Amino acid sequence: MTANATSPTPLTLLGAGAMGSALARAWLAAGHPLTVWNRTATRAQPLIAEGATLAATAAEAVAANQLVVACLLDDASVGDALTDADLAGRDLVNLTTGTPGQARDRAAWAQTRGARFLDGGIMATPPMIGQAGAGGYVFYSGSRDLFEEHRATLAIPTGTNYVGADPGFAALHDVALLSAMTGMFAGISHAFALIRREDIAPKEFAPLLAGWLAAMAPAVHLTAEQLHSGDYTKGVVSNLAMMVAGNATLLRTAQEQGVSTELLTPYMDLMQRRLATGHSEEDGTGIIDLLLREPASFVSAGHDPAFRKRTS
Ligand code: FVH
Repeated sequence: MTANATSPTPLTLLGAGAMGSALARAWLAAGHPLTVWNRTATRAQPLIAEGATLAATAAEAVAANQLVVACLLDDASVGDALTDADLAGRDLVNLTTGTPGQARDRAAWAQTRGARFLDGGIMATPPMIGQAGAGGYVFYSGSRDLFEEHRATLAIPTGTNYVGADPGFAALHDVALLSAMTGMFAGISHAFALIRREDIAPKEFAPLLAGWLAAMAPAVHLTAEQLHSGDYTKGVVSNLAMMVAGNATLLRTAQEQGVSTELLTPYMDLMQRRLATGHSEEDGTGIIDLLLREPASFVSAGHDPAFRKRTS
């Protein structure tokens, strides 16, 4: 059954962890009949008090509804949970964080068991779920028809962003954003370490740091434009030669402040390598090419004509 104006789609949720519980509450609040299973049943009890139906086993939970959403710790827990479940005729939506490869394998696995499959990558924290305007969303990939069929139900907890038929693409988008975030957090750690021993209030420094990061964030659009055109010197405002020279100041400041440079040097080494091969008029975009270890596999998955041209 799919959602319509009069009867919210009933669904099953596997996983009542922090994220699973937040999702469950959003569906319950919107009037969706919800069957919940959690490996540790006591953890699902608050949801039962709020109107969900508890299933004793994952197999029982899967049997209860056509639409089955999994939000478990990792890909292995999805396999563990669904070992004995009959997935034939079910629509499995996996919101468990995993790799693109795991998502593709899980899609093939679901198909052999007779289920349709969508993978999802959640770009939200539990408090953002069910909060319109919080900015959260889920990347979805896999069958477009399946996504459209369940779109209204899937959009209840947070926003949706369908990124393609390849079931690995949701995880790839998810992990790409999380990886960028990791680099940003590394920079934040280094910046706070630099001021840590000084008479500078972290609370006064924080808005300066946040403002600077926000001001720099639009640089991603220039990188995309350069990748698209294949011209890495296009629109450059701070070139590599200048930035590499400036790195000496960053490293020396860390030394003066008694701060380890271990978060900075891997990136700086790549900048140096790119400069050493004669790319002084670029900015950092050429470093992306240095990171691509197996060009052949990237070419086959690539969708940017400019990228294909550069690597052929
Ligand atoms: N919480 C967050 O901020 C992030 C936001 C972005 C997306 N992630 C991903 O969401 C998945 C679930 O995360 P979670 O926050 O609900 O995680 P936990 O609270 O730790 O709950 C984990 C659930 O997984 C169950 N589980 C663990 N191992 C197994 C297993 N072998 N078989 C069956 N179930 C398993 C666990 O059950 P229990 O420990 O309560 O018995 C919880 O239901 C996750 O992929 C995040 O990366 C969250």
